[in-house]
Parts: sequence; C-alpha cells; structure tokens
Amino acid sequence: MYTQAMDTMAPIQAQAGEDVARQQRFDQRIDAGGFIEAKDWMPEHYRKTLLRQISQHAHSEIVGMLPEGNWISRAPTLKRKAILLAKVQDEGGHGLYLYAAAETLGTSRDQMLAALHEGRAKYSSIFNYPTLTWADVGVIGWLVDGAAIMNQVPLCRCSYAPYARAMVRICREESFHQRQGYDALLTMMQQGSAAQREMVQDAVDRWWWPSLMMFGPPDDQSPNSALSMRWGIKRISNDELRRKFIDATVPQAKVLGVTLPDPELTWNEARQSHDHGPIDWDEFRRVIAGDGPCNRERLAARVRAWDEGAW
Ligand code: FAQ
Repeated sequence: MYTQAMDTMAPIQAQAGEDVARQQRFDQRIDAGGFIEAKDWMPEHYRKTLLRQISQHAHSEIVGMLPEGNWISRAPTLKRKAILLAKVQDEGGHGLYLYAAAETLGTSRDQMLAALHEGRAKYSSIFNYPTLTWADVGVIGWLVDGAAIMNQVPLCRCSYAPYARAMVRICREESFHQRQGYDALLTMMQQGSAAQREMVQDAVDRWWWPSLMMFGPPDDQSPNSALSMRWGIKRISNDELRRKFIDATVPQAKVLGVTLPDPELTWNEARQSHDHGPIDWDEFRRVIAGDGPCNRERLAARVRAWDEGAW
C-alpha cells in the first residue's frame, strides 16, 4: 500500500546506500595500499585525523625554527652561520608545504594558526626545551632531526597523497639537517677543547630523553594509533619507531665519543634490538599540557611574529 511517508523515505535510503558504497570504495582502496587524493570522498573521521596530525606537524616545523634561530647571531663561524640560516629557512618551508597539504582538507591556514596562537593546537613537545649552548644546535640536528626522519620516512607512504608528497621533499632536507648536526658535533669532539667536549656531552644528556618522547606515548597508551594504522596514515607504531631510532643512534654515539644517559641501555640479543630504561611520561604529559620549560616563551614568540608581520 502506498503512503506519503514512502516518498520522503526514498531519497534518505538512496543517500544511505550511496554512503555505504562510498565507504566500501574508500576501504578497498586503503586495504589495497592505494592513495586518497584531496577531491576523493573520505570519512569525516579520516579527514579530521589527518587535519589534526598535519596541522600539528606544520606547527612543529615553525615553532621548531625558534630554538635554533636563537643561535643564528651567535654561530661560531661564518660557515656554521650560513648552514644554520639555511636549515632554519628549510624548517619554515616545511611548515608551508604542510599547511598547504592541510588546507586541501578544508581548513584555512588562518584557522590553523589561530588555533596555535590561542593554545588550542599542539606542536612537538621537543621544541619546549631550551638551547643553552652551541652544542645544543648540533644535538638538535643529530637527535631531533634524526628522530624526525625516523618518524617521517614512513609518512612518505601515508595514504593521504598530498601529505605523502610533501613528506618526500621534507625527508630529503631533514637528512641533510641530521648530517650537518652530526658533523658539527664531530668537529667539536675531535678538534675541540675539553670544555667543548663536555658541552656536547651535557647537551646529549639534556636532549636524549625528550628526543625519545617525540615518537609519542607508548602504543598501549596512544589513543589515535589504532585507527591511524588501520587507515594507513601511520605505517609504523610509536614504540617501533622509537626502538628503530635507538638502534640507529647507539653506534653513532660511539663514533662521536659520547655516552647516552641511560644506564639500562643494553643490547638484547634475542630481540636483536636495544632495551632501554623507563621514559618519564609524566614529564611528557606536563610538556604537552603547556608546562614545559619554554612553552610560554615559544607561543609568545609565535604570536609576536604574527602580530608584527601583519600587513
Ligand atoms: N609532542 O595517539 P598519539 C621536526 C600527542 S617535526 C606533542 O600517539 P598520534 C622537524 C598527540 O598529538 C616534529 N604532542 O597521537 C624539525 C595526541 O594528542 P591529540 C613533529 C604529542 O597523532 C626538526 C596525543 O599526544 N613531527 O622535528 C607528541 O597518533 C628540528 C596522543 O598521542 C610530527 O608531527 C609529541 N611528541 O601520534 C623542526 C610528525 N606525541 O592530537 C625543527 C607527524 C604525541 O589527540 C628543528 N606526526 N602527542 O590532541 C606524527 O607522526 C604523530 O602525530 C605522532 C603522534 C607520532 C607525533
């Protein structure tokens, strides 16, 4: 029997059918290891997750300019100054590629920056620590860029193609940054004075644990990981990347002649990987909640740069 309600239900049912079909096409493409482009249909939660991660990543790059930018006027030689200028400029470029990738998801750069300036958006915990000496600049290149590359190379295969494409160029530049940091440290360790070698060791002691925190909380405490891995946004888990970073860094520390400040750091033959001591996750939570050594200073510097750069 015909009722008027049937007329109004039909478009809703058709829409629901179309939504299911689009979701299925999306899932099939993800399962096949394919890529999603900006104009393709995507679930709202996938869009939001990407926007959250890419905008945080972009904010990290531009806030990350501050700790090193602080040393441009005090670099020890003209060569080191030119390298540091280029590196800091690269980080600004990375921020711009990433904001552009995030904008394809429907949020404007102004909206993302407003969120950063109002303290509603996160950026990497690592940039809330101070750069006390020139050795810190080398250690940022070696450890912070080293951790960034380890985390970001798998993002070149992220299922969202505009982000993946941005990451290819970013990773090439980050590799150069890592090498220049290591080179600066090697120079200080091999040709420097005892005081300079102590400066390097002190910087390594201060940056080691915060560098390990860059990879995010342990897998069993990472609320976003399961879906991000399901969707091919993240390809390797937080703990696995942290482990790979430690394994890659230990031999580099030996060549450099520094010790890593973890008495429990030992080679585990069975796992073919290093065991490490406990990470202070309370400190991590405090820093991302806004209470790290430099959070207020960093945010104030970004807001000031925005206000003073306004046309
Ligand atoms: N800092 O569930 P998960 C660089 C947050 S760029 C602050 O595991 P997810 C270049 C996380 O957002 C460095 N917050 O989250 C450079 C989430 O909060 P939410 C930046 C963190 O997204 C070098 C909550 O904790 N790189 O260094 C951190 O699945 C030198 C729960 O965590 C990227 O952003 C942290 N360390 O995994 C520049 C790479 N860790 O959003 C200058 C892309 C976690 O729910 C000089 N991002 N949180 O409120 C990623 O790969 C991921 O977003 C992770 C976190 C792995 C960072």
